[in-house]
Amino acid sequence: MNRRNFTSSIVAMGCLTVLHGCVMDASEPEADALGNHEQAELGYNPGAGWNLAWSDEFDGTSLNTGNWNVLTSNYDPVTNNCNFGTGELEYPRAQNVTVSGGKLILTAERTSDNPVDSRCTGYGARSFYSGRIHTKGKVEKRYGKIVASIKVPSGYGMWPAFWTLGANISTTPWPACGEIDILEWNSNDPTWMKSATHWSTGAQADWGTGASGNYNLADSFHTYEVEWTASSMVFRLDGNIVANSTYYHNETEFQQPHYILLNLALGGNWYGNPSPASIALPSGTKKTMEVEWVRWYQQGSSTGVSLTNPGFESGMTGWTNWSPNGTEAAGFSETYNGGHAGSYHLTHYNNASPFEVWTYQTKSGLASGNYKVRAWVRKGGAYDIARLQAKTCASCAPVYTDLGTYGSWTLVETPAISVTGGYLELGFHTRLSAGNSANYIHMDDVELIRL
Ligand SMILES: [Ca+2]
Ligand SMILES: [Ca+2]
Repeated sequence: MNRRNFTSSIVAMGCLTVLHGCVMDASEPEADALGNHEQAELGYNPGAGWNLAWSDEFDGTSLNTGNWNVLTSNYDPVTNNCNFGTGELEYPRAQNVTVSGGKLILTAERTSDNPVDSRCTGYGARSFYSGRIHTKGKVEKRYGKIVASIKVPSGYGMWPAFWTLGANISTTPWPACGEIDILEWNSNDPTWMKSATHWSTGAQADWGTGASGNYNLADSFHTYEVEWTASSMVFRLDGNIVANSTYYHNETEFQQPHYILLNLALGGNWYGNPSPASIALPSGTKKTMEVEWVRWYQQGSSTGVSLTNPGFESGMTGWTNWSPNGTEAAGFSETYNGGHAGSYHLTHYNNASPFEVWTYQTKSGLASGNYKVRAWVRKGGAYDIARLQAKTCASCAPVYTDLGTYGSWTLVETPAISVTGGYLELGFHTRLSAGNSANYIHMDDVELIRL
C-alpha cells in the first residue's frame, strides 16, 4: 500500500532573508495617496462561530492612542534596536501617522533632513520619513482571526507590513517571543501576500508561505488575515484565497498573547539593502499605506451546519459517489496514512487508471443565506479537475476552489454560495484522464458554514 505516495514535506523559506536582486522600475506610477476615500470599505465576514473581540475602524480624525503606540524615530524602545533589525531606510515619526476618511494613513516621503536618533548614531542618517504603530501593552491577545483591509503602495522599495510580535518581547527577546507576519509585500512579487512565522529553536527559526490571486495587490484595498489556533495558522488573501501552506505549530512562542504592528518600511534587507537613491519615491512626493480597519476575532461556539459523517470515520455513510464513466469506486474511505482527525479520510484514487468521481452530500431545509464549504486536503500529482465545490442543484453551476498540491493537511474552502431553495450539494470532484501512480488526494473533516 505504498502507492499513494504521501510525503510529509514541510515548506520552509526565510521570508526575511535576502531575496533576489533588485531592479528599479522607474516607470511605475505613483500611488494615489488620496484616492477612494468616499468608496464603501471592504466587507468581511469571519464565518460562523467567530466573534469580534477587538477592532479599530479608524473613524474620527486622530489615531486612538488607547489602541496604538506611535514610533517617533528609527530606534525601537520595545526591541531596543535601530532600523528594526532589518536595515530599513525610514525614520518613523508621528506626523506621518494620520487618520482621516475612515482610514489609517501611514505616509512615506523622502527627506534631506538627515534624521538621526541619538541611540542610533552609528547607523547613519535616515533618508525617508514614514509611519509605524503597534499595540504593545494595549491590545494583546492569543489565537483568533486577525484581519485587516489594507492598500499597499506600489513601487520599488516599498515594504508595508501587517504583523505581530509576542507580548513578552521585552523579557524574551526576538525571535524567542515569536513573530507572525500576516502580510508583507514587496514590489518584486507584487501579486503575493507573503506570510511567515519566526521563533527560536535556540537559533532563529523561520517558516513562510504565500497567497496570490495573480493580480497586483498594490494600490487597491485587499483583506489579509491569519486564522491562528493552538496548533495551526491559515493565511488568507481576500477571504477566499488560502495560502499554499498551513503552519502547524506547537511552539510556546505561539501559545501566548501577541500584539499587532502596522508599518510602511522602505528598503532594507528584504530588498537586498538597496541605496536610498534607488527607492521609487522621488523627493517631494508621498506614498501611503492605508488601512480601513483591523479586527481581531475570537472563536465562539460553532454555529456551523451539521453534516453526516464529515470526517469519514463511518466509511462513506452519508456520502454518495457519482461518476460519468463507471469509476465511482475511485472514491472511498480508508485509514492509509491516517486522517486529519480520527483514523479515516476520503481518498480519490484508482491505481494508475483514469477516473472521474464526485463525492457529495446533500443538505435540505437550509435557511436562506450564504454558505461556505471547508475541508482539510492533501494532494500530490496533476489532476484535470480537483475541486472542493458546492452547488444548489444537481445541474447547477458549482462554486468551487481548485485544489493545489499540499504535502501536509491543508484547510481549503469554497467561495460563498447563496442558498435560496434550501438545498445544497457539497463535496469533492476530481478527474484524472491519464493514470499516474504518483497521484493521490485525501480529504477529511468537511464543514458547512453559514455566513
Ligand atoms: Ca474605517
Ligand atoms: Ca477523519
